[in-house]
Amino acid sequence: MAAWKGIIHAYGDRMNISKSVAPVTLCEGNTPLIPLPKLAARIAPGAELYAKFEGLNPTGSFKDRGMTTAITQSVADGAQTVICASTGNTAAAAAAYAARAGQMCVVLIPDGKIALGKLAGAIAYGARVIAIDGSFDAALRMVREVSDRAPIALVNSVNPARLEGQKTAAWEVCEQLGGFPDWLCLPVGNAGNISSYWMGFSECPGPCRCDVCPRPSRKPQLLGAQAAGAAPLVTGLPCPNPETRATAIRIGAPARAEQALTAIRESNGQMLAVTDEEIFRAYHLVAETEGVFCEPSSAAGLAGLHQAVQNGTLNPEGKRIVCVLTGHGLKDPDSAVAEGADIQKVEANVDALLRGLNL
Ligand code: AN7
Repeated sequence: MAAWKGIIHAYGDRMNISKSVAPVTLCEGNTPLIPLPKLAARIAPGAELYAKFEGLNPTGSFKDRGMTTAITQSVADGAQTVICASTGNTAAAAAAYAARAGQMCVVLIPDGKIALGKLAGAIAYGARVIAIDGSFDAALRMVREVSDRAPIALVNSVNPARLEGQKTAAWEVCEQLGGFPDWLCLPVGNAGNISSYWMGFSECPGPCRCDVCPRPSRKPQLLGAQAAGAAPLVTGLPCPNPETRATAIRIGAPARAEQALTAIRESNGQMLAVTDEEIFRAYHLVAETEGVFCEPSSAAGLAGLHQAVQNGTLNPEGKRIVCVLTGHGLKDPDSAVAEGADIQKVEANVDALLRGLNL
């Protein structure tokens, strides 16, 4: 098998980005689609359930797909500095790809509200990290204005080049399954990812060269899950003070709101709100039953699926269902250790250990 060289190499001819410069890539994409049979039995009986484990991208989240294209485009445009607002993962991805491109990277984060592994990444990759006393939404407003007033490229998902890369995940899912899934479930924050999946599915089959999709066939129904404390797309109301322990999706004014709601409508899908309790239950369950460790926000899609099955709006029987696990669990070590940490202390000898184990 030929070496994997990243998504621009694999799919660039179907991306609306500049081809005038060499791709800035970390060989992102090509992430596994992992069967979750035991979890299916618990939350979606009768379904063929899979995780698209995007936490296995080079910086540990799905953001790498959109960042290889956004940074490549910014290099083609001559940008020497890039900027983004972030709940963490975008910051780490932007910092890594900017480092590779030899650009300066500025990231604005909500002070105290980003997970440790994401901050560690942004710092390690050499970004200028700026914490503001405000939410992601305030940070996004600031960087939009800064990129208007200074020669700095904005690499949040309001930048269309981000979606050009992100949509490749939909094509990978089709290739890996040998056709469309029936449902695709994922967390929704700024709504770039759900918009991108719908772009990808809508452009496939047709320009798709996977040659496996039954054509014509029905595109997947999308299930978007927002955190209950940050769910403007569910309530239809402004959310000036988003709150959730799933900090990646602590976003009250999604930039791609309209596009996301169109995707839900066109796919005959659903957008729903999941409580932190539901999110964390799913987060533990997928790790403990299937050995797949994602970050809390990533489990929102699983929690949403569970909720929809329970309330009868999604019949899992005989369905192929893909949940996108957007980020790796190691991004947020504090959540892992704080939640359900059960560390037993024993004296440093074998008798004490055997007694402690009750064997
Ligand atoms: C793990 O990094 O918005 O709906 O600034 O990190 O496309 O925003 C992260 C979002 C889901 C939501 N899962 O995706 C950021 C940022 C994880 C995330 C989302 C994010 P979008």
